[in-house]
Amino acid sequence: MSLACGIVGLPNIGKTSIFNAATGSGAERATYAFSTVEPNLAEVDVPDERLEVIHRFIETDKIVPARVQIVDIAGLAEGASRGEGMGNKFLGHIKETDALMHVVQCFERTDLGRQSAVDPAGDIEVLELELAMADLETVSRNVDRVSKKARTGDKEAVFQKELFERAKALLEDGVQLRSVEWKDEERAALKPLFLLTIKPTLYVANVADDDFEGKGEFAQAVARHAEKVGADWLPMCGDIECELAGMESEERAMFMEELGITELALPRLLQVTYKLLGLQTFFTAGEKEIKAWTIEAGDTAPVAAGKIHSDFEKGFIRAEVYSVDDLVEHETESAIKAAGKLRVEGRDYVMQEGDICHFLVNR
Ligand SMILES: Nc1nc2c(ncn2[C@@H]2O[C@H](COP(=O)(O)OP(=O)(O)OP(=O)(O)O)[C@@H](O)[C@H]2O)c(=O)[nH]1
Ligand SMILES: [Mg+2]
Repeated sequence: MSLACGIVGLPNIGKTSIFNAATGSGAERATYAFSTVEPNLAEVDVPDERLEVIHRFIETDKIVPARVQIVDIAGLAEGASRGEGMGNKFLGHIKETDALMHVVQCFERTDLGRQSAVDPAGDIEVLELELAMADLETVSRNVDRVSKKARTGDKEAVFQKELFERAKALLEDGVQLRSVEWKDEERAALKPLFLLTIKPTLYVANVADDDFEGKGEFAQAVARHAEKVGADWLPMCGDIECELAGMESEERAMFMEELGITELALPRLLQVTYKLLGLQTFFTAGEKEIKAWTIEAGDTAPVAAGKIHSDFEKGFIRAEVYSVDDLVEHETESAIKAAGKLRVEGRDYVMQEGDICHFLVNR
């Protein structure tokens, strides 16, 4: 599963800094607004300590973490939907992402970037209104598209027209479509429209370097907003993490100690994104590779096997499963087996977070 996240936010508030921090790339950042024009794209490894833990006990040629694609686009200014700033045409670059990271400025700045006071809640509102306006355009176009067919009495078209009109009315009120409880068939009918406000969203409070934990007034405003809409948020200092990402590990460790940072935000950022999307990880571990795989929470063993090779889902016979903890306790697979901890699971087995698996399949 290739998972993709889009970064959105107002201009010049640290989106590219956070992109660089997350991806270890050196995309251009600047003190002026609209420095990003062409989107920045990168695939990042999802950091997962468990891979190293497994490697302590199982020799292997390579370690293969899960990957996430991150897309950083131009800032969205107030009025973008009416053509202000760069307009909103570049939103097309993130329409097919699975989730959004909404970066919010929570640091005061002394340079000329913005004159106005820091206002996280106001900024979120401005940005989300622009996203809603972009969706409104899409939905209106689709109402027109299905209207003619709906007039002929075509059942599907009638359903779509009513649904799109409902979405349109909500968007006109500035409602983010993710806050609506859609039925499965409604969600499915909205999916091909690639709407932005329906995507799960994580708020990233881009904090100053004296508020890594996000306890300050600005970050807390983001926290309150996130709580109100039932979303996750996390604090991150884009500037510092961007610099840290470019350092060698020794230098980084020293720098982090000096600053009193115990962990980087990136692993947490990706973990929260996994949770947000209802994803989980399982591992395969052998002498060729130790690999992390991404599945949806609730997936059964044959579905998991199908990630490795599409034929494996159909040919699934059974899975042998143990946990990372079992491995730490017993140290080898044969010892796990001897201790009766190697579970043999069938087609109906629902995968658990962190399972290590061997699949037996008919080829
Ligand atoms: N003080 C402070 N400055 C930051 C922080 N994050 C980013 N900046 C500064 O904000 C400016 C803009 O950073 P970028 O990462 O280019 O911002 P952007 O949102 O990608 O900008 P556009 O692509 O132009 O919309 C740079 O001068 C950064 O150094 C932060 O956490 N604290
Ligand atoms: Mg940028």
